[in-house]
Amino acid sequence: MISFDAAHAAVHYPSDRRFRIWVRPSFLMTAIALALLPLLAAWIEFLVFGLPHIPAVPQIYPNNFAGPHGFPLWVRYCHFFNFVFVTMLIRSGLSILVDHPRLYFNNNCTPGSEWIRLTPIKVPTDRIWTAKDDARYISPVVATPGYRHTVGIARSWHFLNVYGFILTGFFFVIMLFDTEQWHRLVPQSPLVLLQAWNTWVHYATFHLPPEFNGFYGYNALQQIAYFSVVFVFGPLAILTGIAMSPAAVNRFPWYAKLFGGRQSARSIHFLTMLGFLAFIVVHVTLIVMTGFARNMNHIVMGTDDLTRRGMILGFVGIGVVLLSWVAAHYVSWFYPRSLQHAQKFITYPLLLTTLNRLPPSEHYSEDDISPRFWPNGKMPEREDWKQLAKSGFRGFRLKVGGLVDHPVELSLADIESLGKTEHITMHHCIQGWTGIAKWGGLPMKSLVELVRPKPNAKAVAFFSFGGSLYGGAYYDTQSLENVLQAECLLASEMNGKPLPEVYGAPLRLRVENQLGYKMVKWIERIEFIESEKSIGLGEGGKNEDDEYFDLLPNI
Ligand SMILES: Nc1nc2c(c(=O)[nH]1)N[C@H]1C(S)=C(S)[C@@H](COP(=O)(O)O)O[C@H]1N2
Ligand SMILES: [Mo]
Repeated sequence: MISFDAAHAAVHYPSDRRFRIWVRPSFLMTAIALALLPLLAAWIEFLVFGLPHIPAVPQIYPNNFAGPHGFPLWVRYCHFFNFVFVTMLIRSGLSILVDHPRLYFNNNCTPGSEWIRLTPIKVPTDRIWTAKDDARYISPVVATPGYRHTVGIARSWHFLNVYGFILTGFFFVIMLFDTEQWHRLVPQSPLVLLQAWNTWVHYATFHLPPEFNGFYGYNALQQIAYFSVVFVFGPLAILTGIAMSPAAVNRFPWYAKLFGGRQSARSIHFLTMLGFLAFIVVHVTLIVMTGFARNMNHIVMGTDDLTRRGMILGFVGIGVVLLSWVAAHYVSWFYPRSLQHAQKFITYPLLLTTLNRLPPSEHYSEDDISPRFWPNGKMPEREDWKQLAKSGFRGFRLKVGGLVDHPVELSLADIESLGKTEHITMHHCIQGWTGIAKWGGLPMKSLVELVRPKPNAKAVAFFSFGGSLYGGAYYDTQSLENVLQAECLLASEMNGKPLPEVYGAPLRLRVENQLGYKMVKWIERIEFIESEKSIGLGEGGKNEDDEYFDLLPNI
């Protein structure tokens, strides 16, 4: 095992590991009613009219049947890899979820407005309660990598697997329509709906309908279920995933609105996951109940017989997947840096050509401003900051230097005299919450013009008075290009008032195409540098160094 120091141990093995699910009663009642309604209707139909008629399935002989015969190799491979990717997506997604264990249908994330909470804790109002304080422990048995505050690693797994999931999905759908296999999945007559209902009445009243041999076709309900998983759940998961990207949402707010907003997209992403889970449970149960050995031969071997080969090989396949979960834990704990870099290797080129090119634009009004904005990060404990805070930062001088022709030291008044702009934007924390606020301050562009970076200055480092989770000052870096374009502010005001201490006084960064951890609070000095590699551990920031956060913060 790895041995941790006290600070790491407190994060990874917190003493409070309670887990509780609370669902808003009105939401719970609605969900139960929606689930019970079709059940009730099925029973009424059964008790009053008897079981509805489902046409008998004709005996199929391989040579008297026109549709697709069995499952070609590509179907079986797609099925297996999809199982690998979806389960890893669920496992890593759960880890990400508990880093902010509340789901909302509003963009403000005001405590108490959530519809579901996976924590026993009510947000205290008598003291500062940061989003980090609110993150919960989750067991590595159900989540990858599990434990607490490993959202960076969980995201690496989530994104690495999402590429696999999307590629498998594309390949599957293309092949589906390139062959006659699509006949299986796509309902081709409205009568299918009626038949699906009749099938449901059978299942709901504990009757097994006459079973089609799955080798040649599916019953109507099965067809609709499979169709929904491939053509509804899959795309919905992908589209709501994109709707959580700060770069995408702050460039195209309408896109998040398609799903009812940024947090509603997160909720739908979660509900889609529940849909996948429910499907998996029912799917597996029915495979076991309706001729396990034969079904496993269909799925694994592509044959239609009663041998045990499919079953045995199927269990081997499931074993391999379980082992891959264990291996993922091993990599997460012993090679997190390689994992972080692997993700960067794949994601970086994609991001540079897509999300990183989206300049943020403003689409919010004063009315949208969140009544309460989650605070995050560790307040500075340094004496000099505390003294400065007492005097309203009158003695504060921002040092701007490094690879510049004209290094400066600026008071808050100097900074104000250089210019000020305001914008109302949505803040996205990597943990999952958002908030809308109005920020005012000096555009970084003006500061850059003042200090005149040398030609070899390609990045800008922001150092904080505040510390970090495991010790050392908090810092982060930006490419020079991004501070010039991404509505980047050296903010000294929040919602029209001087920046409150908790939110980063005297100065904090705003970069609207990125995640919150890039926006250093309590800024002490700024340095222009050649590359982020020369500072800290060289990963681009304190969270990237210590918590393996994404090296690319646009998603
Ligand atoms: N100095 C410092 N700056 C920081 C952090 C921190 O821990 N220390 N946390 C970051 C994170 S993770 C987020 S989400 C935002 C939170 O800003 P807020 O407190 O205004 O919500 O600050 C960022 N800036
Ligand atoms: Mo954050």
